[in-house]
Amino acid sequence: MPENTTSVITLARFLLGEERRHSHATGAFTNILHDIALAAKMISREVNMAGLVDILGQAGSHNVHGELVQKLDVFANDVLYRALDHTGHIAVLASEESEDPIPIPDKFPVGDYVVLYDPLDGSSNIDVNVSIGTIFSIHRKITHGERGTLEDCLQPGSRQLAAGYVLYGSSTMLVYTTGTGVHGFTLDPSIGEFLLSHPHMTIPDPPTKVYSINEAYYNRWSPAQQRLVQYLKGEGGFGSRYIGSLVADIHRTLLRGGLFMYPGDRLNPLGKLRLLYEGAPMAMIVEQAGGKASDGVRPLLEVQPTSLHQRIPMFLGSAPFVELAERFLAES
Ligand code: AHM
Ligand code: MG
Repeated sequence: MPENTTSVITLARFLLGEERRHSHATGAFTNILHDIALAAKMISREVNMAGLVDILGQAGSHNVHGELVQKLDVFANDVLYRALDHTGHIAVLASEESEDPIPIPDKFPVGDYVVLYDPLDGSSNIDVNVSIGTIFSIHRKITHGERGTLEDCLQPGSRQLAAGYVLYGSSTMLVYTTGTGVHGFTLDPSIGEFLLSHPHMTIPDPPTKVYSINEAYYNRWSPAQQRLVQYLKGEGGFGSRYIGSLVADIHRTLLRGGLFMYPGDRLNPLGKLRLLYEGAPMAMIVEQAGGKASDGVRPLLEVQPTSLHQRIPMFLGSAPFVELAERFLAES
């Protein structure tokens, strides 16, 4: 055998290995991650076909099979729901696309877990072939009724059992954590399997000095936020990278290090990104990779949600850079 061969580990095998390390595991949790991965493969297939929409049919029209062609974000939302609703593992679902919690239909059994997801984040990037992603967050049900409620969805990020994202980029990757490190899997489309490609991901130290923010909002920022960015690009010696697609920006930050920011501003005091579907899951991943996540003042994972779609300012990335941002923001 050549010396440099590495084992091929599928996501399914990896999840089983993780499950065996927990003596109380029932397999439900492994199944949920497996179902999300299945949905991700179906979304990935459609995302890869997006450029052919003009040739094969447009949203609202019919495809060659006579089926209605859906917009990709509607399709992704649907696929995730249909992968999770009937399994008997879920108490309630919540999606960035739906105003209220999504109940499990009466005809299906329910379980103990709550899954919140942003089915296709950054979907305005689809038309220009820029990477997009799916984000998910898993909690345990805390109410005592059989079916989950809004209260089960409104838990702080620190109580997440797992969080992850799928990046539909030059390859499709699934990155997740269950609170014992972060692991990344790359989809091999020829065999339809996610293969372990990035075990134990940690933000590099020393990190690359890069900040990531939409600087077009500069005039709307607080003076402290303006001073922070002035410092980073001046004396701080930072470079700048901003894709405008959260999953891609966070993925780069995990692999290279840096500081991702989506602050509040004069028009949008809490910024744009949502606590439950974007902030909390990304914060858990970044912290599990050795980084830090803040809303500018306090750890993002400690923020108690009060509504399903509430927004939150985000400062995520290499710990010293997030601390630097907090110091600047503390000075009014
Ligand atoms: P969406 O949920 O409408 O897709 O918007 C979320 C996206 C994120 O992926 C990204 O970080 C952000 O919007 C970019 O916003 P902006 O264009 O204001 O910089
Ligand atoms: Mg989104």
